[in-house]
Amino acid sequence: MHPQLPSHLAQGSATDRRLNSLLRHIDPSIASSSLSSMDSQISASPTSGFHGDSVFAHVVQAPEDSILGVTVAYNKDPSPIKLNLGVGAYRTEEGKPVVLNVVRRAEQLLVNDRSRVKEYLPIVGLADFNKLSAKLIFGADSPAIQENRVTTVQCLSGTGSLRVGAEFLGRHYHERTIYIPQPTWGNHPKIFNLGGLSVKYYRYYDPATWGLHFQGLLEDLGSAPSGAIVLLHACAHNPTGVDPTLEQWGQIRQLMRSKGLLPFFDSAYQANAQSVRMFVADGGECLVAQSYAKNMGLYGERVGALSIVCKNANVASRVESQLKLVIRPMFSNPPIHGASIVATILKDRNMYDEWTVELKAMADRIISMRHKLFEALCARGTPGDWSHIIKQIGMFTFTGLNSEQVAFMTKEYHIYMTSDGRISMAGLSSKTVPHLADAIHAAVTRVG
Ligand code: PLA
Repeated sequence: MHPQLPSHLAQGSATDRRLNSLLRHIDPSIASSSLSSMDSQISASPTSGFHGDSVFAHVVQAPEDSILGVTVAYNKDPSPIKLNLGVGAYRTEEGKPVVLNVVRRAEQLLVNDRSRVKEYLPIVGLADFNKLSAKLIFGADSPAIQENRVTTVQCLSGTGSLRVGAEFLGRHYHERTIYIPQPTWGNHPKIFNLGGLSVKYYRYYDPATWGLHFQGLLEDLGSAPSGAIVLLHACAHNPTGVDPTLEQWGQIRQLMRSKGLLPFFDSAYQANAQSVRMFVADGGECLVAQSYAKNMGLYGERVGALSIVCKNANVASRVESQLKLVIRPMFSNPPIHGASIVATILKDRNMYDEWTVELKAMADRIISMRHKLFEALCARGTPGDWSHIIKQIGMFTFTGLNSEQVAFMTKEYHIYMTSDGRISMAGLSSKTVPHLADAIHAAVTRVG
């Protein structure tokens, strides 16, 4: 009799027999009398780890994420004047997060519709959402859509769309090198490495001019191996806020197509999609990762889409079948709620219009913050030319402050931002501009 089993089990009771038969069902190798011997295998021994050191004792503390870690540090700071300009998340003039009115309306409609259920979506996600997302980025009259040569799959926001695209390319594309801009969003190299691609950089930003390093970009892409993948920010480049002009986009397109380089667009801040449409219009192939985090304020709902534009409908359908094989073991199928919100808004003319009005209000507030910060620095006579603050576009200003100056601003002024000197203009308000301007002034004049 086993000392650790209750006597009725150890004596071969009905319960014991049922457990034994269940175990045999799970693992046929288990003999009928094995319950008590099994028990001795799973009971604690001095070396089994239950009482000794953790089996994970060797695991080292990982550093915080360079962007999301800023919020972690911010949350720990008890100072009442603290300001989080790290993550690119929109805040109101009162410094509060917002849910768009049109999103609230769509959610209300969804909640009130009793016919809606919580079943699994297909592996590729919500069909309506996918169609509407493709229409939004490529245009309703896009020949690529009409010719059925675009496949769109719903993924977990922009990050998940990039990740699925990376893994698809790693499995099915002949060239394993992806060129990403220098600098770029910090998560890009990690995502593409995980997809099995090797990452190289192309020159993008020139600190001397605060602008695009166009010559360097053309040279680096010009010497890339033919067929290499190239990551392009569709608009509002993160972190620099510097985009090519339309004419420069045209030249980039020509160069890339002439060398057979494969464009992979990251459209995380979609406002206009001219760059993407220019590449699709020439009939060539490309990938596009879309996010609704910023443009609909759906950050935590994780809504996004990956589209792959192919040469013909046949290829597109085979590509989709393989995307399903990437998605199924990764997250099986995507969540239903956020995609339903987006589909509700995009398919209703009124709601669509309401969305664009709210989107414009967010963009306008960010632009007005650029002007206020610029004026505040001019008023303080802060050394240097700060006109890049009003020239850059999107959510971020790439200030040019170095990591020591950033550390100083965090320590002395409780201003939280990424160490590369990027600030999220969307986190700023009229009330906090003077505090930020004081901090920048002090950093520039006191820290080298
Ligand atoms: N691509 C770029 C260029 C981004 O800047 C971001 C988000 C994403 C993709 C991913 O967004 P999503 O997965 O939430 O859709 N960048 C943020 C947040 C806003 C972050 O780092 O996760 C940033 O502060 O840079």
